Amino acid sequence: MTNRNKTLGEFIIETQHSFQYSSGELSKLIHALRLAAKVVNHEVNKAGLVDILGAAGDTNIQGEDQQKLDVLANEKFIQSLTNRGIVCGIASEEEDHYIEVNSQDENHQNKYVVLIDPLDGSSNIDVNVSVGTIFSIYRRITPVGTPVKMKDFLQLGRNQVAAGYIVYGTSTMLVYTTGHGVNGFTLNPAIGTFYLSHPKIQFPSDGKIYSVNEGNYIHFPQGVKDYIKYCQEEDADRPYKSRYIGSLVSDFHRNMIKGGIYMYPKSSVANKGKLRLLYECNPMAFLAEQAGGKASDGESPILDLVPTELHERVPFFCGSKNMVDKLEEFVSKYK
Ligand code: P6P
Repeated sequence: MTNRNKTLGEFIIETQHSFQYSSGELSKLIHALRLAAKVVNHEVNKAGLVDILGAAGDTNIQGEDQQKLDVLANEKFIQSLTNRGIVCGIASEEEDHYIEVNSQDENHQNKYVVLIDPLDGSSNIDVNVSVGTIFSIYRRITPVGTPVKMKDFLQLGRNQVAAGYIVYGTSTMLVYTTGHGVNGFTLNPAIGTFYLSHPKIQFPSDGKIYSVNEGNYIHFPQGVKDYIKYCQEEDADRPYKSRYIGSLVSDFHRNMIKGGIYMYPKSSVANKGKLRLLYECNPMAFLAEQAGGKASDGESPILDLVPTELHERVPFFCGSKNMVDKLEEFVSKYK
């Protein structure tokens, strides 16, 4: 047999025994995400060619202009997850409230809730920079047979049963974890198949890349300012490189492979930071920890933060463990 990489489908079959719940359920979840990823990938790749660029004219709950691809991606992921008869509720950055899925589940027998950022970094689309989809999956905690409730979504990040992202970059990759390590699959667009290209991804414990929007430097807390100056100092392993794409998934993906830290601090103009806890920080934190990295709000692990609102924002520092430890050391001086 030729020594070709495993397909995503083969990988799921091979590893579904390790999924703590019914193996078939995991397969359905990942297959739904895989289908939507291929559809969105096709649209993202041709965005420059058809009239799908530019704002859709609406704004989402975050008050951000909704790019048409945001709206399309949101629809595709919701449709694909709804049609599989596995999900009882969906929350999305593009939806003010969560969606109760009962079209296929009138008896409320489905056991999973999915939270998504359908197209993160979408403001980059018009300038041909990578964007991504982020997803976070939980088992419902309210009784099966009853309608899904907000508490099913407001769970600790540590309760996630799966999480991952699709990065629509120079190649399209699906990277996910079910709590047994992180694996990356690259799409062969010619045949629409994802192949295992990055097995057991590990965050290097150290790195030489820091990712932050330095345009906000004057607004950052002093501890963060001091850490950024530390990154820029002349020393044996510094100055570090500054790399910031403006697309969380792309910055995270590069840093997970090469080593580095991504920072979106709180500031005097955004007192909770910008990134959303439930469908950006928690899934990325789950991946980071599963890959041996670290994710914190500057003081506490992201996965231990108790959610109170669907779209709440938190400060976010994520990446190589020793780099996040050092950041926390600087922040702790000003507690
Ligand atoms: P800023 C995209 O809107 C996003 O949520 C992340 O993908 C990205 O890292 C960040 O915001 C960019 O925000 O304020 O630096 O433009």
